[in-house]
Amino acid sequence: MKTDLNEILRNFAIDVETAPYGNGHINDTYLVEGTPKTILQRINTSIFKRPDHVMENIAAVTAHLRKKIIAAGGDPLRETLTLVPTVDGKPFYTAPDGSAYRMYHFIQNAKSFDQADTPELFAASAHAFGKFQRMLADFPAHTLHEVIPNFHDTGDRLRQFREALEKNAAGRATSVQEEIQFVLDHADCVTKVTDAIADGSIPLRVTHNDTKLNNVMLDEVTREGVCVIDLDTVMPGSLLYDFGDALRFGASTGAEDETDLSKIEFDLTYFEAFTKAFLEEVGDDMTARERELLAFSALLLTLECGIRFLTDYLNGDTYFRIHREHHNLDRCRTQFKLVADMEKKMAQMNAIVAKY
Ligand code: ADP
Ligand code: GN1
Ligand code: MG
Repeated sequence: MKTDLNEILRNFAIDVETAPYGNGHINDTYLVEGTPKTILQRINTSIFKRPDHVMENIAAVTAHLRKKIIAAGGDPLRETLTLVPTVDGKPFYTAPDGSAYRMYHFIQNAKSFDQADTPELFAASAHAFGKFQRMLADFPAHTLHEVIPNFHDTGDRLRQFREALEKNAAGRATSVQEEIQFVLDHADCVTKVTDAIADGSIPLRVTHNDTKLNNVMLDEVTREGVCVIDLDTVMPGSLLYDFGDALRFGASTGAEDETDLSKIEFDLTYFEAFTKAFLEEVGDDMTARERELLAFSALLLTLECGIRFLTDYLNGDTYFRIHREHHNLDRCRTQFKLVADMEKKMAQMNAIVAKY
């Protein structure tokens, strides 16, 4: 059944044109050219089984940010996401077919980037993500729902991969032997961060958990950070998840789905720019173990994402949105190419961390 977006919009008292928007892999995003301009999103409820929990987290986190931004003399309509309630005053609308829709104020005069054209732009995203984490340092983490359990538990991602390999639901396992072997060869490092959380040497904080460059809005003119967006996965986690995931995406010399792997390298200039900026925001508050694992976290989160893409490829593309037949395999390959490159550069990466 095709969803009637106009019917959805009436539940937010809006009656204008909409168009698909953005490049996310999970939700459906639409631009709504009303007054004010807004963003409408259909939450992917096959991934987020409890949209009510997602929205409770987002409402609480954005309320907290709003207070801090106002206290600092900032503009909350620009510097944090602001939910537009439904006509019934609810934070989201549940359509008759069970799908969930939410609406946000449009962040004006800002844009998100799929690739950083300069290290300075990437550093601006590091300041934004670091500041986001600082502003949430006093948020009561225990009140947040764990919307996707074990989201960055790389050991559990490996377990899910082995399960998918065993099932071989799409019959693709024999065609990806090289990638499967890559995962198996890296199996021994996957619990490093979760082990450190378990032994108390790494604290749980309120983290974003999806710190791709295109999840931060930067000012169109100054190119400084304006607002961190895509708050679905804000949950208790490690600072290393936010650091590592940002580098996975932003320090690559090519796109996440580039098919010409000769174009994919891990760029140390971008690594340095991000590390410096991120540590300026949160460095004072880090534990010794967090510092020790900082460079490694870039490798780990990239490996984890590659494992997730490969798992989804084996499962027959049921999780990430794809736009072509072997899209998830292409994505997996760039991640593994980056991991292999980071292995070669790890000594230099650790030296950069030590510098700051
Ligand atoms: P997904 O979960 O699918 O990644 P996002 O929440 O990241 O969805 O939104 C997709 C894109 O839409 C973003 O990269 C950004 O460009 C744009 N976007 C999202 N929310 C807003 C907003 N409030 N104002 C302006 N642009 C937005
Ligand atoms: C998904 O929603 P989006 O496109 O920002 C995914 C992330 C992955 C990313 C890979 C909820 O992020 O975890 O790192 O794709 N989000 C979820 O590009 O699984
Ligand atoms: Mg996104």
